[in-house]
Amino acid sequence: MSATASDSIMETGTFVNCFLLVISLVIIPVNGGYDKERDALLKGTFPQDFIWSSATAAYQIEGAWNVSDKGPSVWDTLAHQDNNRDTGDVACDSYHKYPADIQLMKQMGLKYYRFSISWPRIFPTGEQQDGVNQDGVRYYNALINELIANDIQPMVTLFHWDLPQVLQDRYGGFLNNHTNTTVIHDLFGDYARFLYQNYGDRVKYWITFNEPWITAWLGYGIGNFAPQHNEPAEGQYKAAHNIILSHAKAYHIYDDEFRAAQGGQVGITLNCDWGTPKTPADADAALRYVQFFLGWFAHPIYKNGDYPEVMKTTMARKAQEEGRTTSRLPEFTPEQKLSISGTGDFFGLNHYTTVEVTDACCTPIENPNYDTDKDVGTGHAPDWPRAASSWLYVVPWGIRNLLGFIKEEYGDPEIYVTENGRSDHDQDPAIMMDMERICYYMMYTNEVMKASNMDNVKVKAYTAWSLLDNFEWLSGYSERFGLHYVDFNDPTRTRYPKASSVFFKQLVRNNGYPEGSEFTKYVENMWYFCHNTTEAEVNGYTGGASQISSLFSLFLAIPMMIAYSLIA
Ligand code: GBH
Repeated sequence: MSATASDSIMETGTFVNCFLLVISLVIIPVNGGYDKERDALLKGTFPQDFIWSSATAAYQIEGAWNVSDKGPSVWDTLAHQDNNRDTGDVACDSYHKYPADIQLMKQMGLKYYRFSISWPRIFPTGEQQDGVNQDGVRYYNALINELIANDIQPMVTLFHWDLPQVLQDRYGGFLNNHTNTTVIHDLFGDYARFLYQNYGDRVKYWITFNEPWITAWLGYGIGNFAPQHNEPAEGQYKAAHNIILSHAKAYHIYDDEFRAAQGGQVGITLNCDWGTPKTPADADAALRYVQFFLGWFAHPIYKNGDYPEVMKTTMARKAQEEGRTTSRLPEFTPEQKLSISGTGDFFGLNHYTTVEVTDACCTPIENPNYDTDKDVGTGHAPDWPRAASSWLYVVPWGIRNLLGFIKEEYGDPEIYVTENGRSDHDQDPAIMMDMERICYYMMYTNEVMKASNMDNVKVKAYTAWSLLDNFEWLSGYSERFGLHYVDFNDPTRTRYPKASSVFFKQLVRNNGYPEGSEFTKYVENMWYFCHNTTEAEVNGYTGGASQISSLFSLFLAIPMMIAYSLIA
């Protein structure tokens, strides 16, 4: 599936097409979506102690899927279902190549790294009493020590989707009965305690779960992600309930047993697409969309221990319509509410894209599921550019709106953006001059800076997804999110910096877009090009200086053409 340089032969026709494409990008104004006020470049810097980071996840990069006593995870099972799938068996081989990864971070001047620990690499069955994989424990010790030796602080995710398969088989994983004898909370708690005990002297940032929305809905609702449990009426609500309680358990274990000695922070990372109303009449629907998405987890954890009001009332009405005696949305007991509320020292946010929301209120339901429960329709504005992933539309201002929503809704928490990034296709020749990723990071980080400096949102961290091209779940190696290219046909998995890694390095060094710096001048020249428009269109100028951005685009186009002609 991956591109190799050796067989990259471009035919004349393709070359001509590329030529025309590049020329058309330069001279044809693509859209009128640019808003002069909303989309203007903000100059300035982030707060002094701002955290710049990049992220990966265990199953997506480590490989070494069965070394030593590592147990299988639900993703090993899914990937091995048939022979035609890409797997994480080797991935980026970071289990062996982590020192190389750390050198890439050092090259970029990054002082933080977000990675995840594989639960079945620590406890092969998921349960400590069944045995500990000492090689696994040693691996993360070595990784953490090497990071610290290079002046890079670890931010560790406990769970990035790779549940031990045995826990799925024994207990139903996160579907484990949440009304009686729930063991999954305690097992997650034991796992968390073991990690705090072994690594907490050096790890000061802990993220319990990465994107529980994905595990709940894709894993246990529609069931396209592991463990592929298909129960879209209720599976996601049960799983989410258990994940929230497991998170609270892990938080309190840190609070009670480790915080005084270790002095770190514990939070959770939630994902949310911003929902923007298609028309003013869709405003409530857009809010409902965000409450069902982010609020589902954030409201209990960061607000009052319970689900959002609109979710509870909507689901109660659905129960009536469906002739059920109880809501498909479970209830927390009063004690549980108390123990859930306030269990985040920071608010971890993964954000990539925005959807346009329409009200689809109250349509009758035969097969109820989480998607129809929201009573909304979703779509995308015609002028939103797209990335390689089918779901990823580039809408930079969405992140500023979402950050503002979090500030208002959850009592102005400290927010760590723990993922944001853009995918390219795996294609031949490889995309090393990844201008569109540079534009994405430029536009999105500038919107984050607006949230911080203009809207007073307490954004403390920004994390690029991802340090490396890696195993993109169901898309395998066909979508590349990396700041560094990985050749998956090369047994040594050599890493190559893409242009975006150089851009990101400059961004980190400048801590934003300071007035007068060379970097900011470069960004100013790129700004309209990145927004698919021209200065003339935006400001109504003709001639002279207005042509700078188009000219600049030409300067980009020329080296690209030379590169193409060399290959051809
Ligand atoms: C993050 O999820 C993940 O944390 C990370 O591991 C991942 O590599 C990265 O983003 C890029 O995807 O169309 O049904 O297949 C972001 C949330 C999860 C949104 C998967 C899109 C596809 C659903 N994404 N989802 S589906």
